[in-house]
Amino acid sequence: HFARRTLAVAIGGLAATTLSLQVQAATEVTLGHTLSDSSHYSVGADAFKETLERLSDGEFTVNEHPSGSLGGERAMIEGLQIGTVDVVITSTGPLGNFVPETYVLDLPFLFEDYDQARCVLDGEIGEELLTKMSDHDLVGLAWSENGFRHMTNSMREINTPEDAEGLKVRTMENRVHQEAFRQMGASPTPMAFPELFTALQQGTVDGQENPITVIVATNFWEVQDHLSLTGHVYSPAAILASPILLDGLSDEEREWFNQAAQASAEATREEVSRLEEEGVALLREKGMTVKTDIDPAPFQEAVEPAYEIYTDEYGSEMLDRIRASD
Ligand code: EAX
Repeated sequence: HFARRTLAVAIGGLAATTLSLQVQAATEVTLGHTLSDSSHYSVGADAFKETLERLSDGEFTVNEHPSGSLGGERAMIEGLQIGTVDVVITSTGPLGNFVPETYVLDLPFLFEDYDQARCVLDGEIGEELLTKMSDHDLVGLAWSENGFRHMTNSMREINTPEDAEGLKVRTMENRVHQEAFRQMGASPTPMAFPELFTALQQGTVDGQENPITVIVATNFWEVQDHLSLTGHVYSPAAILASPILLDGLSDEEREWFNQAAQASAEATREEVSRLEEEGVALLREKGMTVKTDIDPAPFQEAVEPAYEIYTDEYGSEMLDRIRASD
């Protein structure tokens, strides 16, 4: 009798040990983003998953949730703060609402080209901004990329800011962007990305603005006829993590997350570059009219007051440093 009970206890103990090993063996990491599974964000998400799972030798497994299935970017950032989401690839659109220091990156016509933007984000300024995230219950892992944003609409060709007058344009939930479109004479309507396709389809808004990458990945040609390459603002993407997960990790484990984010950013930027080369032809094939020879000067002049919204509140130190970097 005694022997049988001992055996039962021993087996019970063994089962408990196996169970706890299993739990440790598979820490599941929930990764979300708003774009489709064919997008440049998904290319980056795949690279993140591959790198983290390889470096950690299976200690972490990554579950990808594309297409806004975890909500819009603002909702996912909130999810990071409360620990319902672990990693998010997001534009800086709604990020300024959480980390105001990042608003500077959303100023129109700030970056000249991809080289300059990537260089600033990979340098001291980018590092400083990533560090700032931890003052706001977020962990900044790396700067990835969305791309230079352009305008699309279903009404008319846009060549000058006057052509945008009166258009209802969906913007991201970002004060700097809203002000820029107001200055152009458009009527800005902030909205979370997952609602955008339907809003365009139903005519709630006439147009929107996004990089070629996003226009391609979201089949916007189905609901938008005209694309003008205004390139009015560079749109970075941030790879963010939840402090609730990251704070509990060892230095070595955190380093795996950093490296996974680096690999993700690299893969995404490569895909952005590829789509910058091939995207316009593809969109024309799909039936969009694409205006490539837009003069940026009148747009630049029109949106200038948006800078005051930023400098009035945050000064011009960061802005001057970025401008000095080209
Ligand atoms: O980050 O909201 C947007 O227009 C963003 O560019 C998109 O969600 C990708």
